[in-house]
Amino acid sequence: MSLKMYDLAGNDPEVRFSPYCWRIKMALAHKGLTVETIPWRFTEKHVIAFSGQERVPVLIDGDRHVTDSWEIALYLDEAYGDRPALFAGEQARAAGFFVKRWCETQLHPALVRLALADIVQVLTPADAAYFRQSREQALGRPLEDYCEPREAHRKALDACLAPLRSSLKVTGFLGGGAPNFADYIVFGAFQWVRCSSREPVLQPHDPLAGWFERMLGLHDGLGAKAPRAFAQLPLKDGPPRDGPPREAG
Ligand SMILES: N[C@@H](CCC(=O)N[C@@H](CS)C(=O)NCC(=O)O)C(=O)O
Repeated sequence: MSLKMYDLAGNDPEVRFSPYCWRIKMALAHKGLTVETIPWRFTEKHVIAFSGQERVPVLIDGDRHVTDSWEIALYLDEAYGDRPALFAGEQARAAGFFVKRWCETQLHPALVRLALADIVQVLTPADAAYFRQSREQALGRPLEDYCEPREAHRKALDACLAPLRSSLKVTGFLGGGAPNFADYIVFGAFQWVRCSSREPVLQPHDPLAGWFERMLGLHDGLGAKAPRAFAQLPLKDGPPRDGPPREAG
């Protein structure tokens, strides 16, 4: 068994920040599978042309390749069914699909408004030029303008996180008592910002910070060990947003 994965990297090849790739690195560790990650840049589309598309992650498993993080998760559960499941059955898969949709349509856009101007600084010169051109064309304005006014974007993120915050306070993980792929989906979003931005999206008094710390520590601290491109902006102190965690039920 030889697993390889193309993984988005910054100018520093050790800085790996793709939310979709993080989903899969955590999923592979969950299954106890080791993978060789290959640093890949946005402008190296020719390198993954064999996969028939232009995005990472691309997982290579022997003579097979699988693309798209959701498809890769399904593949891993099927191909490695004797190892810990990413989804314990169809119901968990359906709930996970909702989390994927919420994350990509609500959480990612809210995070992007705080992180985009930093992300471009993490990339190789060729990638930075591609990223700025493609994103500014889509957004219709400079990346830096898109990230202002920051306070309004922080408030919008805070509102977006309310259902996640109140849910995790009860269940501990999205998967219940232990993480499943839904946790890795949301983890990927926060780890993206942690690795590629100065923005401290989770304040220490936020109940979500406890969940994220637990996620960072999983699988021998895989997430915690990941190099970050920037030191974080100073954290603000504040009152707890929610009461203490309580038992599920
Ligand atoms: N639906 C895909 C999305 C993957 C994706 O968008 N990956 C980004 C990196 S975070 C990418 O490769 N982008 C290439 C580009 O923007 O040119 C998945 O879940 O894997």
